[in-house]
Amino acid sequence: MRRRLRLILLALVLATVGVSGAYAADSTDTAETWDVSVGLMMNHDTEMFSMQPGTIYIHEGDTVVFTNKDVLAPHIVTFLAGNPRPEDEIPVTPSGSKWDGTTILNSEEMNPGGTFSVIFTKSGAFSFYCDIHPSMTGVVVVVPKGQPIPNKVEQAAHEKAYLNEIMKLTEERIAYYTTPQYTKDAKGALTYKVNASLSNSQVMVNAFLPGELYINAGDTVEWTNLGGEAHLAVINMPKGTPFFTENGLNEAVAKPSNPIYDGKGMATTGIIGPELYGLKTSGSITFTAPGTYTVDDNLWGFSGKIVVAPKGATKLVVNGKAVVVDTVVKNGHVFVPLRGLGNALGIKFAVDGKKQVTINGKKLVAGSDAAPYFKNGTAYVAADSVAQLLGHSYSWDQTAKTFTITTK
Ligand SMILES: [Cu+2]
Repeated sequence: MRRRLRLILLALVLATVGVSGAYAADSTDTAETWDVSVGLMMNHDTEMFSMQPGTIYIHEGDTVVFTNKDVLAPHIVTFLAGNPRPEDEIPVTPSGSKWDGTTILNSEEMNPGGTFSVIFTKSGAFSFYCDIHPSMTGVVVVVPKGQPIPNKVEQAAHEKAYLNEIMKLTEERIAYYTTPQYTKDAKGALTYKVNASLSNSQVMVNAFLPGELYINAGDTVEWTNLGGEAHLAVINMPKGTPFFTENGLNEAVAKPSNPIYDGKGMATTGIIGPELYGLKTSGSITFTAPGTYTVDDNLWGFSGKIVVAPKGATKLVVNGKAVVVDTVVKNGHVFVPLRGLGNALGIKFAVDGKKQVTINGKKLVAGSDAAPYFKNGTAYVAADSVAQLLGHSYSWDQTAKTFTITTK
């Protein structure tokens, strides 16, 4: 009996020695410092609304430094430790405090770049969240000294794989919403849909999607915000217009105005969303005058563009951008000036003395219904014949009267 106990003890000792041998870097007495980013900019448009890493493994005595890696949003780090959230403001814990996981621990509001550090003294799994954006959550797993945890390289690699996956999904969503979508009313007018940001509980894309739309006079654009932050779409806000006043938001900007817009003065959807606060989530503007309009979300600092063609005009779009050129529909083809199309596609083009059109050095050969023609010295080419020659994909939308080329 005693001998068996001794063997078990020996086995335990050996196991412990073995462990400290294999994970030498993690089981020394030296306390380590670990980083958690609270929010994270992935690129110009896309920010993570999450804790990175979502789960971090550390040892008792180690320090975690939480850093707000956003550019705009403030964040808070709160550990409730199983306690109910106080109804009022949660008392602030000084940065650098030691914490045993039993009491409420709460950072002050951290602006971008701000940090909050905690020394974890007792083992356990401790959940935390952002008290401003409660969907941002994470866990700190504190392991007794000498017990193995994944090392920093392993934890960073795991996190990187996770972020890559999120970015892949996000890019797919952006591509989906970049394709113009519209509905048609009984009178034939179209209402185009634009997302004012894309977001889910983890990632937010600060952009209008699509970023640019080519529409006809009489058409409407509807901006929708299904995210968790307030947005708006403003056109032509006079310089120096205050966004915030003593009484809060400037109503001239925050309330809808000029829903039927003739291009004069300011038009705004007013604040749209978030639904969370009972706000309407979309706003519309009908454009009656041809022109190019910049649309701003002044709250978040991103912009989009609406290009308005005359009523009934056929439109040319290359890679999502409006190409404002004369268009002629003839023999079932959309003819456009060679120069305008060539510049939009970034190709070399020429017309020789025999009126033969060449593109990137290749002769443009087209059937008689699509043959180039000349009017007032301008060469017109069928947009589909050029796209075919270059191997680009193209489509014709009869309802929207839009010819779209997407370069390969
Ligand atoms: Cu937050």
